[in-house]
Amino acid sequence: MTAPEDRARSAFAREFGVGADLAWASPGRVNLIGEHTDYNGGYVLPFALPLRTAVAAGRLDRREWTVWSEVGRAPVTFREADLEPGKVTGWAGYLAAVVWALRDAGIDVPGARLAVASDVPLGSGLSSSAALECAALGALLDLAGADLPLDDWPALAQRAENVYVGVPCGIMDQAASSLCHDGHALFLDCRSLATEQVPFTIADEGLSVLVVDTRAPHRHADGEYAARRRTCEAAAARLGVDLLREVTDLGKALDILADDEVAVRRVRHVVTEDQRVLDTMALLRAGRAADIGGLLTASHASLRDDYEVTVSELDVAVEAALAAGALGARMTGGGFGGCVIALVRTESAGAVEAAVTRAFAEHNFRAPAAFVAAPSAGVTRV
Ligand code: GAF
Repeated sequence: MTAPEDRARSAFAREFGVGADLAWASPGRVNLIGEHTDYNGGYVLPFALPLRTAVAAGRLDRREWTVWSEVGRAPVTFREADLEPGKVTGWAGYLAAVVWALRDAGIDVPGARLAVASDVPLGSGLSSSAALECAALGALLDLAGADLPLDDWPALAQRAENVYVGVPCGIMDQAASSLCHDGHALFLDCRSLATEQVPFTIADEGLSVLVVDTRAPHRHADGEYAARRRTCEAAAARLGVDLLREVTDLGKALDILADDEVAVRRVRHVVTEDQRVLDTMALLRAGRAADIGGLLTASHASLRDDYEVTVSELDVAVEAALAAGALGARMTGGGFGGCVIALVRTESAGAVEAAVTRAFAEHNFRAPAAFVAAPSAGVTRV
């Protein structure tokens, strides 16, 4: 298959009759561990996938933006009057959102034509939205000749999605898409936004991360995600902290919340998940990647039982992977469908994939799709 940047450039030339001035590409991600912690100011540990979204761009001398994508296949034009949160919807809304966020940050974005091509599957929880936002951000900044430090990209892209598109996501996906390095996972403190690039060259140790896309349709994902956020925020307020990250005594916190059984479970997940990220980091820093499996599996159990964001396909995939010898497995991303990751000995990746496929057939689920993911680079000019 042709690289997305080549497809984006060809589509640009075909749709607009001229060559693109430039192109940028940005990756999807999986999250190794640290789920539903970002909006609680906690820790996350994603790595970028080799799958990327590319945006080819050309400058226009009038203030309008005409965008084309492999998804929509018909061009969409928006103008300055459309740069009001929510005005442009669907896939083009993510591009209008980035233009809006840049201009809102005082960056004079010129009119432009953009063509988008992507290898990141949509709706699989691999962060196709952040990949699109960050690739568009790179292309538009480049066209504007503006210099925005890379560290400021995640918050700007997150603001585009939160305010313009109206999705209340945290900052993990945009941070992964822009800041990840090849061969590394990204340890991010979502309160201070401090980062550490953690070498994750597990192939050298005979290990692989198998990504299994359950292809389960996302069910109630948006409403349930927003509800989880609200519960966490209300619990933090009751506990007298700004963010659940600041809870230091879990037992005491759960006593205070004892009359609210849902809040107890949500808080228990968030606080224990933060600790699991720190424990994973300690093992990775000690060169013990093969030992993180138990933490991944414990994360899944907590997301299933306490945070209640798994669905049967995710649980069955994790159980089948573990039964087939995976060292650890968990859902990755927001949940309610999407993907599972399994840490496996490289030679058993095929057997684990086959076991999950068999289990899905037994449950009459759609056949899953699986691939081994190498930690890859973040956003780049292509
Ligand atoms: C989704 C969100 F976009 C992220 O910000 C994060 O909260 C994740 O779900 C759960 O960890 O991917």
